[in-house]
Parts: sequence; structure tokens; C-alpha cells
Amino acid sequence: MVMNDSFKIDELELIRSKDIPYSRVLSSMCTTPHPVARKAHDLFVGTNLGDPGIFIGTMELEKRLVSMLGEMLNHPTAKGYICSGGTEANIQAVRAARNITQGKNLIIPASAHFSFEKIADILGMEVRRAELDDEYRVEVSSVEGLVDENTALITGIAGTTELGQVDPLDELSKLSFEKNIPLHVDAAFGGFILPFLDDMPDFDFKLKGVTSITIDPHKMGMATIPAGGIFFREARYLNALNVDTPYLTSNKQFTLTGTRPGTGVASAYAVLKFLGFKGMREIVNKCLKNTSILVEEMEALGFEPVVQPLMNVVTFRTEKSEEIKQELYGRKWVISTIKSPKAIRFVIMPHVNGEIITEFISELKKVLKVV
Ligand code: 0PR
Repeated sequence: MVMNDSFKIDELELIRSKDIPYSRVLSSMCTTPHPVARKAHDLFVGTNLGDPGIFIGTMELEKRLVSMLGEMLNHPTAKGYICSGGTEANIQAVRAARNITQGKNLIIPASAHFSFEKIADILGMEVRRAELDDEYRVEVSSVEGLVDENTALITGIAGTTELGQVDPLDELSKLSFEKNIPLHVDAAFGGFILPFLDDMPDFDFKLKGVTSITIDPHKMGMATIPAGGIFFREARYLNALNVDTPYLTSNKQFTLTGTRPGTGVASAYAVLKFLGFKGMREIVNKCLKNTSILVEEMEALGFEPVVQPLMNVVTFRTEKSEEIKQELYGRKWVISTIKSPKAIRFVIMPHVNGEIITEFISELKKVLKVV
């Protein structure tokens, strides 16, 4: 083989070293993949679930993972697949509901992820935003007021992107069931947290109105990117997504992408099998404990959380949110901000340990002197 002299792996290593390491990132919903996820990923590099007749083993693994996640979501026979992330999962949920109901609008909480704007654009549907209560959870009466005969889908969120809040899903479920409108739960983030906590509200297929759920292994599931998940209560939703693929080893395809990596399946499966329910619970609890430590430290500096954190997402009110974020970024620390109310936002993922929090707080003290 003729090698081109101009290529050296050092070039890639150098470029990669410009990325900010996760140890300095306190606001991402992704994290360093679990070591077993990396191993599994390597083993499945190059696999393509878009052609299941070739990747027979990989397909079998996806079936196993789908039933494990279905069980975690209180519906062992849920139908679904592993996709590229929360955006694709949400697109597919809305598309399936639209195809079944022929509805023209969808109702989302004002706190919904921006993926729904893309969805409205792609599917040409009207998005109706329901108001939030004082705790930034959707007002069910506002949702009810927006429903009409053209409503294809109602969405509730289990772990909002900005605040980690959970909508009153039991009430949304009742409303959806009564009105016979599909209910989608965006648990892209919370789906790998809520099942491992005591005293948490029901958010999954236990609620009889819930027809679909987004749950992302590449967030709290510690799988390698990309790994999202979309699950439906009934096969007819998945079937409503089918197109014919006459020349492939399968003759139909319900996925959005054609070529589809098996790495997310393998890495997500490996993490769940390796850690088990007990191991996942320990990691989730550790994240929550570290979140409380951050809250204590921030309160000692005079900050106040916007809402008491339910999960490992926490925000603190400050008029100087943008200045603080920028000054920290200049020092290679990454946090984020929210606009309403003005606040700085943290996501305390598994890579954020006590040592990192201590280091961060000492940097923040310096920043507060100059902003
Ligand atoms: N639904 C919810 C509730 C989300 O929080 C997100 C993403 C999505 C759907 C879309 O998921 P994908 O990004 O997998 O398509 N939430 C994060 C956010 O927008 C995604 C993220 C993750 C952003 C890591 C930055 C980052 O460093 O904040």
C-alpha cells in the first residue's frame, strides 16, 4: 500500500488535544463513556444495523437491549430501536403519531428541547406551546386548552433540559387517555435516572396514556455517542414508520437513518449488563450527592437554586450569568446559562467528582472578583 507521507497520527492527536476535557465540563448531558462501553464499541466498529441480514449478531444484540430497556420502562414487550439520539427519537415519535392520527398540530411544554422546532419544520406541523407553573412544570390546564380535533400528539418531559424538572405525567396521561390522543414522554435525560431512584413519580409505560418514550443511552446511560432510544407501547406505531426497502436483506425499514451503527447498541448493552440495576443506582446516587455538594458550596457563596434540583441538573439565579460563563470559559471551564430566569446551569454527570467541584469552586471565587 502506498502511504501518503503527509499523514501522521500525531496531527490528529494534536487536534484532538484542543477539545476541552470532560473534567472541565460541568454543563454537558453527555459524559466520558464507561470503560466497558469503549470495549464494546471497539468490537462493533463498522457494524451497520441498516442491513440486518448481514449483521445478524448485532441485530440480535439490539433485540436484547430493546427488551432490557423495555423492562426498565415497565413494558418488556415495548417496540423500539436504538437511534442517533434524542432528536431522532423525538422526530420518530411525532412522525408515528402524525401518521396514525393524521393530526396537524402537536402540543409541547414551553420547556421542551429545541429538537421540536426541527420536527415542526421537517414535518410541516404546528407546534403549540403550553405554559409552565411556578416550578417550571407544564400546566395541564394549558395543555388541555390547546387540544383540538387536529392534535396529533401531546408531549411531556421527564427531565427538562434546562432545569431537570418532571412534568405532571400522571395527569397528562389521564388527559391523553380520555381524549384518545397519543402521549410522548421525552425522557432523553431522565430515563436513565428516574428508574434508579426511590420516591420518584411514574414517568413510563406504567402510565396507561403513554404511547412513546425517548430515552438516551448516550446521556446518563454512559454509552458511546451516538446512542439514542425510541420506544412505543404498540407495534402499530413502529409499523406506521415503515418504508419498503426491496433490494436489502430486509424488505421494510422503520428507522429514520438508513446506515445505522451497532456501536451504540453494544456500548449501551455492555454498561447495563456490567453495572446491573444496582451499579446504575450507585452511579445515579453519586451524581445526586455531588449535585447536593455543589448546591451547598454555591449557597455558601450566596447563590440560590432556581428550583430545588430533582436530578443532577441545577441552576442558580444571577444577573451576571453571561459574564460568569464567559470568564470561566476563558479559563477553560465550561458551564451553561439559561435566559428565563437568568441563571447559570450545571449538569453533574458521572465524570464530575468531588475533586472537580472543589477545583471549580476555587476558580469561581476568583471569577466572582472580576465580573
Ligand atoms: N430531549 C431532551 C430533554 C434533551 O435534553 C435533549 C438534548 C434532546 C432531547 C436531544 O438529544 P440529542 O442531542 O441526543 O439529539 N439535551 C442536551 C442539550 O441540548 C444535548 C447536549 C448534550 C448538548 C451534551 C450539549 C452537550 O455538550 O443541552
